[in-house]
Amino acid sequence: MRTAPTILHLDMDAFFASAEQASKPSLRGKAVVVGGLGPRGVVSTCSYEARVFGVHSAMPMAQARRLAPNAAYLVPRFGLYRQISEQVMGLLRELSPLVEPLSLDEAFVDLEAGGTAWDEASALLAGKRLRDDIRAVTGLTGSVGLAACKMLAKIASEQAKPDGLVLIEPGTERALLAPMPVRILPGVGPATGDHLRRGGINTVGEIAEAGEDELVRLLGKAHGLALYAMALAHDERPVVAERDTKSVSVEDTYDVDIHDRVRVRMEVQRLADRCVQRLRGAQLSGRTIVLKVRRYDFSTLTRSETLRGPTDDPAVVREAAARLLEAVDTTGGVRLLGVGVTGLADYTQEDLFAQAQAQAQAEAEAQAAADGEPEGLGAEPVAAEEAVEEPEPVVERQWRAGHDVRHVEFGHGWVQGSGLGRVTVRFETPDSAPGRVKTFRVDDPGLEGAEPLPLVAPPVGEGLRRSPRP
Ligand code: TTP
Ligand code: MG
Ligand code: MG
Repeated sequence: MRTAPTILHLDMDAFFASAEQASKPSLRGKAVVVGGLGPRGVVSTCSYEARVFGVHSAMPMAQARRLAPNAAYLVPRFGLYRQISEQVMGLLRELSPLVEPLSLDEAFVDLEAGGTAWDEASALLAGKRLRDDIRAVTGLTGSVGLAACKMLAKIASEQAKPDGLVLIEPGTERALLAPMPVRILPGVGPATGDHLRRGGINTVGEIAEAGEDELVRLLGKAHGLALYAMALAHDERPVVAERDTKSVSVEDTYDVDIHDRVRVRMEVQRLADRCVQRLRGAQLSGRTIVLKVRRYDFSTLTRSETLRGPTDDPAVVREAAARLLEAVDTTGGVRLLGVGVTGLADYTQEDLFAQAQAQAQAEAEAQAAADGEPEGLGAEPVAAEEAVEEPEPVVERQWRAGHDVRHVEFGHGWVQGSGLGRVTVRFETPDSAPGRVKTFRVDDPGLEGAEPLPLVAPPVGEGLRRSPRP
């Protein structure tokens, strides 16, 4: 293991909620909950002000509303979070080529590999500068952990939260870990935690005391040895910039060329299902679906489609593969077919993200359907023929809580709420004072959806707001 604390772990603070507070001056310092707002919605995250009431990620939204009835409840704006994430990851890549993102708001960086730090002082300086730069470029705060291995760097950033930096001095790791609950170690979930507790082991120190043999007896060889090593703060895992697995794919070569188009479609569906099985087996999900076709004359072509978010849903992969096949001429016959998924993401958090996105989408569609219905009993009765002639209800007009709008007269704002044919908008921007609320009819012609504004106005001269380099 290295002797200097040059592995950095960054995790943004209350990421989605902080982005919302930075966008919406009226919400700064307030309880903000972001997530699905439908009947089955769950909390994506909440501001630290809302955590005081016991609200947390993955909690049913209904429970959050009971705990924090006065909080602001907003639907996620994934596009904005992705943009910020790219800015943050860009800053990390300036420190080292070895950046290992774990999710949108979190990554390991090997400072030594980038020549940015080689000892405690230089690591500390790099960590401080990074936090300043993140604030200058994104307007948000992130917490930094520095240590000689990944496990402790991550523990350090957790301790640093919110808005802090913690450096764990090499040599102090074991003493620091000893009193901590076993759950702090990577690979210890609720089940392993219970198992260890029944064996009389509650803290990391007790794992070290129990000894290697006892751990192997309790958890089996692989898991027992790995956990024992972690308890002694032995963690040699390198920071890896690229995943070892870049894609997951399956293909079949056919003894006899397939000419029948229906049969080709069926084969592609089967391959899509097998590919998803592998993907799930590796606990991965991916954004880009690839179709490979080798024709009777050995000409081979690949076609790909990139989705908005990572998926491991067989129906989604099947549909994408089928769409790709539609654009391929197979009249002469097909020798080989393949389906793959690339653009892989962590199954765990990215998957939650994809679920939340799907949920938000479903809710939007439900709302759009509801908006399309006749508006209350007071509406003028319309003759059937006339109704047919009417233009389609404009489905884009979903006024989703927290999303951006623009009004011809009042400018940029965000939807604070809607219902009963009315939409309430708060007019403010990231760099304005807290704004005023106004209410409109949902079909007000002066009101339209808008793109999120950048949280920080781009600097006038390049690098103006960044911390100076020696
Ligand atoms: P986290 O880093 O776990 O949480 P956080 O940034 O909101 O708060 P902190 O790190 O300060 O404790 O997750 C990053 C984002 O990922 C989070 O803002 C929202 C999203 N997310 C979900 O959508 N669902 C989840 O269950 C979790 C844990 C996170
Ligand atoms: Mg975070
Ligand atoms: Mg995180």
